[in-house]
Amino acid sequence: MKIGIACYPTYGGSGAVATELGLGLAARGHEIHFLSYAPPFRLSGLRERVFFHEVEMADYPLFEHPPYTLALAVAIHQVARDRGLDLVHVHYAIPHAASAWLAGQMFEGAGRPRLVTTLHGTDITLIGRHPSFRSMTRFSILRSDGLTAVSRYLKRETEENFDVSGASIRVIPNFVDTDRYRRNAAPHDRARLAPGGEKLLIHVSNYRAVKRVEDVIDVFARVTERIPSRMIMVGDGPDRPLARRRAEELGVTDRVSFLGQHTSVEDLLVLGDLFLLPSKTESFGLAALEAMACGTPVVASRAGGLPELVADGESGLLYEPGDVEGMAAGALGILASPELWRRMSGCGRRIAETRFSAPTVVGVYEDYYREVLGR
Ligand code: GMT
Repeated sequence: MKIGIACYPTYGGSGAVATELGLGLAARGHEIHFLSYAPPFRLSGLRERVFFHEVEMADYPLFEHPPYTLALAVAIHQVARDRGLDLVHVHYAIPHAASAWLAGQMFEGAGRPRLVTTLHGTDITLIGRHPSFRSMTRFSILRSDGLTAVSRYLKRETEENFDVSGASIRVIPNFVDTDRYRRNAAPHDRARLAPGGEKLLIHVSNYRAVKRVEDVIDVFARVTERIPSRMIMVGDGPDRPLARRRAEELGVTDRVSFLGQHTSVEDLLVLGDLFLLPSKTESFGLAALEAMACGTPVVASRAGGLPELVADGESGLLYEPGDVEGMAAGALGILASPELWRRMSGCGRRIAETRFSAPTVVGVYEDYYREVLGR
């Protein structure tokens, strides 16, 4: 198949999933055309059958906000026409699904590629239902030829909030490359981050309000009072200053490292003794799955789709969002018991391998494309 993939290039789960999926499909012999305003952050090096098309936007003094939605529609139309795409798969509904639908309308005769939209999270739970987008989100859902959600939770949220009874939503979970994400921690790397042999807690996110990054610091401060430990904060985003300030307020700055954005986050996850994800909500929580694949137990919120992947009490512990006391007590319990840690580490790895491995889920998408194309 010849497949176009539109996604955000920035650090975040939807762009990561879109890229890993495209690369997985290319490895299976499909021709993949990524479209975005910059190369997706996990797309590096040259790969056979993989192309990147930068969406060009003309600068014009009248545009205070350049119309990216239209520029993307034009790019999708051109690539679909010139390369004979069978299907365009967009990740995150806004604005990608609307652009791809517009591109489809530009085909006057035959040749319109089918449109598959994957709903990822706040395109449904937050920004997608804001009055300025809501009717367009619903329209995009109804006009997609295929529609997937990354968790049962997100499918339910879509059905309950968008009056889309005509749409059939397939749940296809996110996935992880269990060959790349695996525990093989090099001791010298660990010694650099925890020179005194402290426990290492890790958080990875894009530091938006929904991630509750101050809770990460609150939990860590309680843990480090009892067990010598260090906090590794990976990623960047608007609330990073809040997390820094909280660390100052609680007097733990000397034990918290803000490492910024990393392309190979697996190198850090494998070093972790614990992964913290106290989000207000997560439609899936890809970073938690990647931590589990690396054998790192997860302490997270019992929110959104997280309970669909983190087995509470087995591969980690879940608490109500905001319950920093509970999360800290749970974290201390895991860190203090090598036996419990080993059990949770092994269980997380098994869940990643058996239910969320890249070859399995990429195959599910491949079958779904065939179904949408009627082949
Ligand atoms: O939904 C967002 O705001 C962004 C998106 C992203 O690109 O990181 O995150 C969502 O999609 C990820 C990939 O499917 C999921 O792992 C995240 O849980 C989800 N974020 C939220 O639901 C807050």
